[in-house]
Amino acid sequence: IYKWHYSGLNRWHGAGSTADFQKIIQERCDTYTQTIRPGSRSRNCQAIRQAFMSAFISKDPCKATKEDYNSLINLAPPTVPCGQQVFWSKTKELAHEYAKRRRLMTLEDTLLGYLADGLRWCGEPGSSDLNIWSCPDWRKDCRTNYLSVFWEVLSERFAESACNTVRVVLNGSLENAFDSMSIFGRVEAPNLRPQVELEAWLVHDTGKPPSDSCSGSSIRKLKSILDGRNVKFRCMDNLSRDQFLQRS
Ligand code: N1C
Repeated sequence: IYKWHYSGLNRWHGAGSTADFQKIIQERCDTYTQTIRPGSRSRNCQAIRQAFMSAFISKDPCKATKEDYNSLINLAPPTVPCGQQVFWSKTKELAHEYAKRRRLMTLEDTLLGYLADGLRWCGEPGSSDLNIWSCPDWRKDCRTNYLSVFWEVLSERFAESACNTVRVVLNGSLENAFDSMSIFGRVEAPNLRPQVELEAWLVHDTGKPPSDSCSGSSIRKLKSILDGRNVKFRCMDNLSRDQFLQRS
């Protein structure tokens, strides 16, 4: 029992791979390329599914590298038209609603972000299957797991491609609306190119007072990261969810 627990498929502390992962990837890819963005360059969904699987299948689930995802990302780089990007942190649902209303794009509106959204995956050395029992947890097992590295490298490429004015939706009901350990804080903000302008929107829960503002220490920290890269910054605060969706 001891040995099985620590060497078997159940040894990681995170939930296992999503059931039917391959099938979901293939179906989402077909839907995206045929229905959601039929105008986008025709993409080969079978090749994309295969590149996704090859990135992590049969590999140590704690030894993911950015390079493992190179062929996958090269098949479908997460780039969007200039000035249409929306970043978010702790505001996923709101940011998606905002992007939809304004015809802007979050990472989940690009093919790879759309394919992977909400899914989990990891493999196992010596096996050609996904581990459906458990996958490494970021805190308890390892940071270099395939799920975390995927979002990091995809987010990095998404941020690097930003141009003109882009926006980030932050949660003004948190004490620190900007979290320097989040993917937005660690990966996206530090990879914006010089001359890009970032507009931050601090949005709080309707009916409650905000907990952070543009003059608070977390936003000053964001400003200093951007100053160091010559990224222009504007900040809007004290907006409730409804005000934000209506007037912004
Ligand atoms: O860590 P976060 O948010 O700051 O990451 C959000 C940021 C967005 O701007 C996206 O472009 O990074 C990108 N991104 C995703 O698009 C995404 N979809 C799903 C980052 N993470 C994403 N996920 C998963 O949610 C992933 O597992 C990651 O760890 C969380 C991000 O949660 P967060 O802290 O709210």
